[in-house]
Amino acid sequence: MKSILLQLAAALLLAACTQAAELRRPNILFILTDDQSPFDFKFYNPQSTLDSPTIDRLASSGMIFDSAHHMGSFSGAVCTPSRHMIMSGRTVWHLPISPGAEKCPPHLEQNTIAAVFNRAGYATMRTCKQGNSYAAANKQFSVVNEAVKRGDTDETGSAWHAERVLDYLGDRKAKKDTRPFFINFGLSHPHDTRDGTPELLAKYGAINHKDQSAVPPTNPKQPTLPPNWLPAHPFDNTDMGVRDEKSVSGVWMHRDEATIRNEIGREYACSENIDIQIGRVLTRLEEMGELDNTYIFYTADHGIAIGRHGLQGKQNLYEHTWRVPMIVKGPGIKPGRARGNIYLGDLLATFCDLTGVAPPATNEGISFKPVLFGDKQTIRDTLYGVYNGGAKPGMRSVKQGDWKLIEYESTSSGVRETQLFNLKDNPHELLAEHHDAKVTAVAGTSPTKLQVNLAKDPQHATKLAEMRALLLAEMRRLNDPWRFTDQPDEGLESLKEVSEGNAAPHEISRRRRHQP
Ligand SMILES: [Ca+2]
Repeated sequence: MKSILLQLAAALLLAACTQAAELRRPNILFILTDDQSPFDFKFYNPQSTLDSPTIDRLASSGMIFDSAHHMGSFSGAVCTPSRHMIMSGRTVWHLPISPGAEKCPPHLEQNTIAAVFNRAGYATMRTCKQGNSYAAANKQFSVVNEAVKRGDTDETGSAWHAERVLDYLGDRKAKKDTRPFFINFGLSHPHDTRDGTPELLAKYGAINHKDQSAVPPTNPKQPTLPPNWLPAHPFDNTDMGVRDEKSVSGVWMHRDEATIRNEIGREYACSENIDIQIGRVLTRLEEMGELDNTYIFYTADHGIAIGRHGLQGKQNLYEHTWRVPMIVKGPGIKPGRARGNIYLGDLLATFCDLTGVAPPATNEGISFKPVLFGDKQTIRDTLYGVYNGGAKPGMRSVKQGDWKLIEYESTSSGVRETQLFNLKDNPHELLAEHHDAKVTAVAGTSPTKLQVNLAKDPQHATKLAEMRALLLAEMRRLNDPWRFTDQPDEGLESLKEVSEGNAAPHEISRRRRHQP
């Protein structure tokens, strides 16, 4: 009898310990916005007039990343590969939709965020925009609410996504669900159409401009032009005809001061609304006693140009677009700034590391937990970026330390351009065109002599050669299926296919897979 009682006591103790351990497992709130430049925020750009008190508080009480990037895209729909990389932790040429798709194992969705966290005993929930994403991975969340919400009311805008999270948290409380949660709180904004609410538009002096034949009114409350604004991009960047460069409602092909200031005002109105919605969710988590046990990640799928360098869209590799905002706050993370490099594709590994969940074998990301906990300055010396949704081979970038190289080539039009920047001296990647008196007069800027493209400067020839070698090494390492014509021809099939015509990436992918 005594031994039965002892066994019962031991079993009860074990159950209590298991439950306590379960309670201690941290939650994750992963906030993902759509098309948001890091330079919109004051903590990246002190000149910004965006009022985002909740996100600013997350930034000041968490870790801010100064060099968080997405790896790029082989399609004009940059969101889609970016979201595949986020969900799977895989590199850009190793995705199920990549031109290198044969390098991706089958059923990858079974090794994406929600599937991994479901298996680890987490409750998983997602709200986000619908489309241009990774549908098979998104379906893995136990609770899914998807809709494109880019309107100017609570029902049609960002409040809808917050309501889905609040409903879910209410339901969790009602059901006394004590499992740790992984919530993917996605927003459809500030992606165009940037229809802000009337109050927030008024605050930023903007209107929901709909008349392509007219210029919107200027207003002193509008944000000023960004320091790297140009009236046009100086050369064909290999995809000037993409939808974002000509068809975005409110901008179209206009790059004049009034249009761009109005559109950035609209972007700020949408971003402040996102800030308000995040505030509502954080307040509820605090009321529920969950906030202190939750890691909060704030980021975007990629940045956006809106007038910078004369561009409007996300189909380029300048910092405003290649970079993303990234803040992480949570237990054990001291407030600070991480200057080192990370990719969005490192998120899955980091989520796993923070929660003690084993990352899937298919993951290629690196956990940046050591940076979050102050044990390391950086996890990556070098970053590689691609955009080739237009002509091929398209654009490539490589970044190491203060130096950044961007290469452009179209084998169909003959475009071949190179840019070399020292980001410490020239953080906004200013070009000779930014020194034009007509530009500086409108933008109110006074660039220094060093703030130009250094690629043709003989003083930097060694650095240029070094960065080009680094780019080639990264292209090889990551299985980039293209090469520039002045790089070694390594017998890649895609090069031959390109010379046959400018095939769309999905066609190349299909043709390659069907070859014996
Ligand atoms: Ca996007």
